[in-house]
Amino acid sequence: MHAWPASEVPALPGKGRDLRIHDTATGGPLTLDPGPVARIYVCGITPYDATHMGHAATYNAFDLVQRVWLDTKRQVHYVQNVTDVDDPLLERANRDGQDWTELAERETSLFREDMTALRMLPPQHYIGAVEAIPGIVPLVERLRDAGAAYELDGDIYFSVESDPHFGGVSHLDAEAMRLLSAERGGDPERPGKKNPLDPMLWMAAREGEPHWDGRSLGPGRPGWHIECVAIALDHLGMGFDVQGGGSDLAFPHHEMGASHAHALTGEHPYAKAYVHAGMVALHGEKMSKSKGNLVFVSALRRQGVDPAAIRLTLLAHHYRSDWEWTDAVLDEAVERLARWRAAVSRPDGPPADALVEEVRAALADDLNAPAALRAVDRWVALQEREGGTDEGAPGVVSRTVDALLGVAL
Ligand code: 5CA
Ligand code: ZN
Repeated sequence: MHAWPASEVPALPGKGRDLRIHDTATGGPLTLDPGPVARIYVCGITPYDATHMGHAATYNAFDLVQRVWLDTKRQVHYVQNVTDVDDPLLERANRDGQDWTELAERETSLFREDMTALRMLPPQHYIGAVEAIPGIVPLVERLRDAGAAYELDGDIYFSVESDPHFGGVSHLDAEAMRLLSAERGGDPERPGKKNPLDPMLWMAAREGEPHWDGRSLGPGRPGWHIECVAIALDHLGMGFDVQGGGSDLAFPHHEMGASHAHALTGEHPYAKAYVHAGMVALHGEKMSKSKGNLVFVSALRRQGVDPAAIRLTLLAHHYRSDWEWTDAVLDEAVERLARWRAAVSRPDGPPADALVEEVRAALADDLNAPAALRAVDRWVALQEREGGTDEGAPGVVSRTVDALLGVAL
């Protein structure tokens, strides 16, 4: 699949800082030490209702990760998937009497437009589950032949007991895993499984559902976790720097993905850091497609809200916190954007060298975007109150906000 166009990232004076980030697997901060090419996999959307503010907040977090790396003069190798065939997508298409491929294509296009408007950096490889199937089938065959997977009425399940590291991403107890598995696409109640948590790798063709050639597996379609593993291993390989997603993906999705990859390669770790963004809520409940309590990026854009203001709203919340979308948080961002734009449109201003370092330091410290915004606010307040004579300063501020926060002033 094609991704979306990249906006330019201006180079900043001085030196960027290495990123220290909270890793779910170790439960603490980790200073990442990527090579000259940093590798990141971010789980993409299931395209049946795109793009709500929860999605946008999560992709914003991983966009910041890349901007910090780019500022250290590294290259970034970024891979993202689109879960363009899965139960919830098929259910929605059925419910609305529409073709599931058309639904997926329409929502994926909308997502691309939203990402472009929000100035999110595009992945170099944007891969759909359907196009990944020829790569998924041999992996499932290998897992089965190695004894890490088994058949149940034609479906193939992964055996979580085949991975000695299983549980090492989310560190949940068995009961919590069971509950989350039932809630998030698993089938712990199905009789005949070796372990109730075992996730499906390959689902044998069902009447009236799309299916593909699975060679020795028979016709069917892939499970969710193996989809991301196949794409990540194909384009990044083991031991990549960051596996990203919202906190609802820590279990089962990222736990199972890590286990699939360990069982396939005999290597550990799958990702050096597992990074999870908090959940955005509306009216007190997590924004979710299944509940329908959504605020869409595209709807706000249509109402004439500046995408830069949407982005500033996301940045005003720490990526790991759970927060509530309200009109007030958007209004604050609209006002902040107007003040920032006025301040940088003057020909001179107070010196900005310290500001570059403050924004760098804030982001390098577990992506503390709210602290970065406060640093810019301080420069803007000084500009409004006293002005300054430094001719390059407004340009430096503008480029800093653009390069590190993805906001064009
Ligand atoms: N296709 C899978 C990942 S392989 C999937 O989870 N798709 S999704 O469309 O449901 O979510 C896409 C991304 O947005 C995931 O990282 C998910 O954790 C994140 N996300 C979903 N809802 C919210 C929310 N309310 N707040 C923050 N992030 C969210
Ligand atoms: Zn995924």
